[in-house]
This record gives sequence, structure tokens and C-alpha cells, in this order.
Amino acid sequence: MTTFAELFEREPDGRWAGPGRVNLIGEHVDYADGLCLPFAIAQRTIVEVAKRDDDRLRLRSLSEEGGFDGALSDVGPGRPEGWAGYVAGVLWALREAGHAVGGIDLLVTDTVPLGSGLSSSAALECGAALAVDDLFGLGLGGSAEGRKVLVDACRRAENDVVGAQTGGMDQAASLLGRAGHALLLDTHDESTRQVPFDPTEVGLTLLIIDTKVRHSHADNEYGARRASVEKAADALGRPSLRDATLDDLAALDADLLPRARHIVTEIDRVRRTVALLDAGRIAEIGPLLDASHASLAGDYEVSVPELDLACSTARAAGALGARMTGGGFGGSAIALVPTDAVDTVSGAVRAAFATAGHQDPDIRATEPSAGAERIT
Ligand code: GAF
Repeated sequence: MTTFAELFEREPDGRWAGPGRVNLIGEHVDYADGLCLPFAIAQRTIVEVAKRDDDRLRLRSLSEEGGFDGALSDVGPGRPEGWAGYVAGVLWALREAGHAVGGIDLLVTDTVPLGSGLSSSAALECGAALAVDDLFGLGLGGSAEGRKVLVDACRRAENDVVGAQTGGMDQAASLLGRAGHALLLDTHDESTRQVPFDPTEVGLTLLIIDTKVRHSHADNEYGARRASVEKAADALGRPSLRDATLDDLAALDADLLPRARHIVTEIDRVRRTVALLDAGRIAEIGPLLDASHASLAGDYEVSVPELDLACSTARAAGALGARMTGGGFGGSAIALVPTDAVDTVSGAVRAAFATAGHQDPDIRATEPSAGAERIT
């Protein structure tokens, strides 16, 4: 395997990890002033990084083609293309925000599976952001408030350099995640709260079912959903749909109504999920997960048959609840399962996928894990 030293003729200053995320509930509401409840997972993207004394960026990956070799001053909207834009974009955003950052050599040695709906992009951005914070002594990584500044830089990298109009949920989960907790993120004021979430403590397991499906039109569809939600808020004369009621939505046309209904009902489901978790009633959140999936599939139309099959089969085999997680159009579902039913549920989902002629899904247990950190 190629090493950092072979590529760059020097040793790295250290290694940093940025985790992927699962969103427990609160889907497609982070660009709508809503509430979401993600957590960082054990699957991580690892970067080896060395600081440079000049302005040059040399970015390479062991698993991905492409990369970048150029000046930080050449980075901007649309440049560089490909995965390197996520890393270069973080440095660009930090510099735009007034932080004194310069060049780096960086090698991606491990990655959260791409297209799995577990936010490999945020994992990369956040691992790189923490490395840059450490190496240039920005002092942001040591506190939640500082990490929120890094969250903003990672989100700007994605919005302004890569050009994906995503919300900030994934970056917040990757940088602010904590073992045993889900992160309640209020995207209205960016406030956060750690909510206890430890399924294993009560004999439950949260499974990730990666369908391995990735649709190429996902980015366009994501943008279209976001535009519909903004249009619906405009039509109602509100800054966002956050405080709208179902009755308010009656004024919307038939195209916008279901989209807006998803936002309003999903925010309510997050509130109810948090209330149950705060009361230690984890096993009771299943119906809220199911209702979230139904809303995403029916009203928001971001699911695909493989995600629907994963959820319905998991439920029929004993899961307490199941839903797609992340942006949709492929990627992963989650299922909350009594630990003694994990084999039954996994086997049933595999069998259903085989019968339907789908690829064999990747199924694994997950739990809330630490946010981005330095490893060595
Ligand atoms: C993607 C986006 F990047 C997030 O910001 C969020 O909108 C999510 O889709 C849907 O909840 O992961």
C-alpha cells in the first residue's frame, strides 16, 4: 500500500478521524429551520496530514482517483472538483472566516463507505477541519462552541465550494457527536443538546441496513425538495415552516402541500422522540421511526423500493421501528431491534432482498460514538 512518506517524501504530523453519521429522526428538516437528532457512528474517515510552510495543497486518497495539487488561493466555488473540493473547501472557508491557515499535505487512508447515506462527505470535511485546527493552532476543536465554528466552515465548503445546498446536520453530528447520546440540533438558532441514547443498555440494537443503492439524480432531487419547502414557506408568508400548523398548510396547492406536511409532522416527531428519550423510554420510539419513513416515502418522495423493503421486512421480523436515514434515493435504513432478534431481522432482510433480486445489503449494528478526534 502507498504510504504518506512515499507520496509526499515526508512523515505526517498526525492522523485525524471524522465519523460518519446516522440520523435517528428529523430528516430533510435541517434546511427548513427544523429539529434533527443525528449521532456520530463508529465508521470513520481517516486523514494523515502534515502542515506546510507555504500555500500549497497536495491532497490524495488511497481509495479515490483524483485529488489536488495547487495553491490555496486557487480554491473557490467549483474548484477543485471531486472529493478534493470537500477538503480544500474547508481551508478556503476557514480563511474566508478570517482564520490564519496555509498549505497542507493530506492523504485519506480510510473512508466511510461512499454513497451509503452515512455522510462520507461530512466525515472527510470534519476530519480535515480538525486536523487544520490542530496544525494551525486555531484553538477551535477543544470546545463545543469552537467546534461549531468548524461545523460552519465544513458546511460552507459543501455549499460554496462543492456546490451542494445541504443543511448543516451531518457536520454537526460528525464534530459534536458523543458516545451514548444523540445530538438534538435546532437549525433555527444552531443550538444543540446531547440527548441520552444508548439502546444496548436496554437490550436493543440499532441496525444500519445499507442497500448499496445510489441514484445519480439524488442531488437534483435534493435541490428540488429544498426549493419546494422554501416556496411553501413563501406562499404562506412565513420565514420558514417551523411554526406552521397542519391547518395553516390548507392554503397550499396540491404539489406543495405534501412536501410541507412532511416538514411540519417530522419536526413534531423529533420533539416527541426527544421527550421519550429524555424519559428513558427508548423502546417506545419505534412508531415514530415508522411514521417518519412513511412521511418520507409518501409525502416527501425521497425513498426507493429497496429502502421500503428493508423497513417493512425488518418490522415484520421483529424490529420495533425502522426508517430510511439521510438524504434518501438509496443509501441506508435503520432499524431498532431487540438484541435477541438481530439475527432473525438481518436474515429476513437478506432473504427479502435476494427474493426481490436486489444486491445483498450490508447490515451492521451501530451506536452513538465520539465526534471527530485526533488519533495519533
Ligand atoms: C443530507 C444532507 F447533507 C443533510 O444536510 C440533510 O439535509 C439530510 O440529507 C437529510 O436530512 O445528508
